[in-house]
Amino acid sequence: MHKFLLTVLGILTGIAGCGMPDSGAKVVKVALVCPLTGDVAAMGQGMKRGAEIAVEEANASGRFKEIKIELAAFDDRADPKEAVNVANQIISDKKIAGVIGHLNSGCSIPASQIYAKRGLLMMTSASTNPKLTLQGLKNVFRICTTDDVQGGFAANYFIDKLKINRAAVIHDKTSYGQGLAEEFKKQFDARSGKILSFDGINIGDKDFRALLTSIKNKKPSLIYFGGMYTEGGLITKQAKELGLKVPVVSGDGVFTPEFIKIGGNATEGDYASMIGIPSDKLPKAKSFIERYKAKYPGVDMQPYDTYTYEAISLLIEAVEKAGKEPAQIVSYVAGVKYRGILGETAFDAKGDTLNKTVSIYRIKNGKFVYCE
Ligand code: ABU
Repeated sequence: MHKFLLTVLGILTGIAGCGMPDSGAKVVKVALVCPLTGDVAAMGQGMKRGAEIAVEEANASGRFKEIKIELAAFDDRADPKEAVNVANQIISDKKIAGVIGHLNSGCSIPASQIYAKRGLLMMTSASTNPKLTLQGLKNVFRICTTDDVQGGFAANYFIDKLKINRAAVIHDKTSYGQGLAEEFKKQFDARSGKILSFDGINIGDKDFRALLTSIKNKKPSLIYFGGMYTEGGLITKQAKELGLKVPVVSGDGVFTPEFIKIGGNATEGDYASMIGIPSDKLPKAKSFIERYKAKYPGVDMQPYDTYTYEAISLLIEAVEKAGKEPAQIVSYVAGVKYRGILGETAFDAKGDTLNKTVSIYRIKNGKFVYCE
């Protein structure tokens, strides 16, 4: 009897070790990596909420008879070194079918080389620095367009639509922030705009008054900022306190209510570009937003929640249609024409989305309002 019980226990333990949950379905994990703690965690937490909805809906859909999709969320703290540590953990877990992430380009670029060692799909829903997909890695995809498109679009908008041609540029020295600022500068220069200054600040800095005082003396018509909402919110607040009452213009890194919370009234009239067209103009995205708000009442949406939902859903479709092996998934995604909540997604040979739409928003009465 004793021996029989031990045998039964041994079988049950063995089954659990093979990833068979109580229901008998085999677990396939989809990984999400982004900052879940630290200065820009608000954006990462939004991505996680988007991912959770995608996984819940897939499991509830009845599409999977023998597998259960599980979300494995990892925190890279927006730190490139931590991103590499986490990527190494991920490639050692053979139940992980693919990775959605990271948020920060400075994390995605080094981590992508780790995922490539296992041929594991990495699809970012938020990292916009072009270098990510210029490394020749076949496992790397991106469903948001890139900063050459975003920076150039903003430069053209201010020159053509607002006839503004004197800009001071600040960036945060990261792959994303500096890269975006350089793309803006390149196009602004090419369109005969005058770049009055180009300065780097440090992530975590809180006092920009000395830099802003020197910028004020140059009499810019706008300040372009390449970086995230944390520093961006303080820059606009301090600029206006110093009497530098020109719009701060930035990219998707500030396209969040957090920017407005940090900058307060000073953000009125500021601008941000964001990837894609407004979600409320896409019927399926609108429906996703309603489901999101029902599940997370009172929670502000962040810029990449819809994109992360889309990326996780696409990865899950790849598991369903092609299998859970890394090579099957990469090959499926490389050739996909995916019709999701953001319209059709397909990728070029580098792994970048063919959808290169960017929009400009202006802050009015404490909210981002679509301009073009
Ligand atoms: N694209 C917005 C911020 C994330 C990044 O690319 O670093």
